[in-house]
Amino acid sequence: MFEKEVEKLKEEIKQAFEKVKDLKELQELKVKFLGKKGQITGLLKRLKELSIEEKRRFGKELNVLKDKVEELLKAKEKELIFKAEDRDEGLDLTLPGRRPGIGGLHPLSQVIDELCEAFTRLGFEVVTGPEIETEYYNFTALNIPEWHPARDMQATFYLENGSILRTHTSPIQIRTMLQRTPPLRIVAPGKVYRCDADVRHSPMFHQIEGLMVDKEVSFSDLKGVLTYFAKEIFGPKTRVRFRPSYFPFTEPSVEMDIGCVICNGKGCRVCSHTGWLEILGAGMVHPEVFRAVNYDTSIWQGFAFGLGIERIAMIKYGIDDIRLFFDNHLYFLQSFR
Ligand code: FA5
Repeated sequence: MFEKEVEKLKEEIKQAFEKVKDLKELQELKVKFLGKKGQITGLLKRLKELSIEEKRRFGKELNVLKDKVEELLKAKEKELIFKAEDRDEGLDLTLPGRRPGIGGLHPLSQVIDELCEAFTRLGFEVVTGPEIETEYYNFTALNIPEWHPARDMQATFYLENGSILRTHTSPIQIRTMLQRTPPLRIVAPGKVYRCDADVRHSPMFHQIEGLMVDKEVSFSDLKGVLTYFAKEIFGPKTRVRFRPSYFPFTEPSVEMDIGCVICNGKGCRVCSHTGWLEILGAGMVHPEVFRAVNYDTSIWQGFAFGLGIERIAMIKYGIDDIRLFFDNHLYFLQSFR
């Protein structure tokens, strides 16, 4: 009778350890066989009911069985932990794969691309120029002689060798006209530098320059091209207005405003309650500039314009601090993906 129970228990232990799937089940087996109320413990307690000879025989057998269960518990535990680690290391082929982080273009690069594409559709070609410039290309050839107060308007970074960091993209007008013969239509995006810093101004920022030279280019062409650009970038309902302004390299000169995209022209904090946002400077190319590049002013006319990329991006995305573009916070950059 006792012998049968021991044999039955041995078989039960064997099957239980074959089936166990995880550490929780293993713990349950430990309680089931070795716990205070466990099956082996129960049989050991009943030894006292047996004869001396049987006590000796089954006592020994039950203790061997107890040791065996303890060994099995240890071995199985190792095996199950190993399997669980395997899964953690990605060897579980049923788990979904880990995707690599996908980058995206910086919001300013996106705006530059968008602007270049809009002007390319009108036949403008994208060109670039150097960020380290000479005073001649940056100022003198653009009708800003050394004594001219306009030099002070663009607080300039000077290098030890007398070169400067360009203060605007306008020197690319000069470089392009010297290299090519008209007619020409170019846009030139790039970094520019001024000693200037607050929530709307950065010492390094981006501009895009535009220049069109041809026979019979008029102020109407300038207005048409810039109105098209504003509607492409800010939406077809965008209103524009042109105000007289001054740049030494254009005559007449204008500034273009768009109807405030935040308040729809009603007046708000962003547009200083005027209903308008200033977005670019422009004008007809000054004859002195054409003379500097040897273009015959009796044949060729042209218009030029220049705008700040950060300003366009800030209006477009409703950003009120220019420094966000350069702080490289991932949460900010990821919102433009
Ligand atoms: C110019 O730089 C002229 N070269 C533009 C031009 C080109 C006029 C061709 C006529 C013909 P201005 O100094 O206003 O103009 O600068 C143009 C734009 O650059 C400004 O409207 C503003 O949006 C941006 N800007 C100027 N300074 C900063 C700065 N420190 N940080 C960020 N944006 C700036």
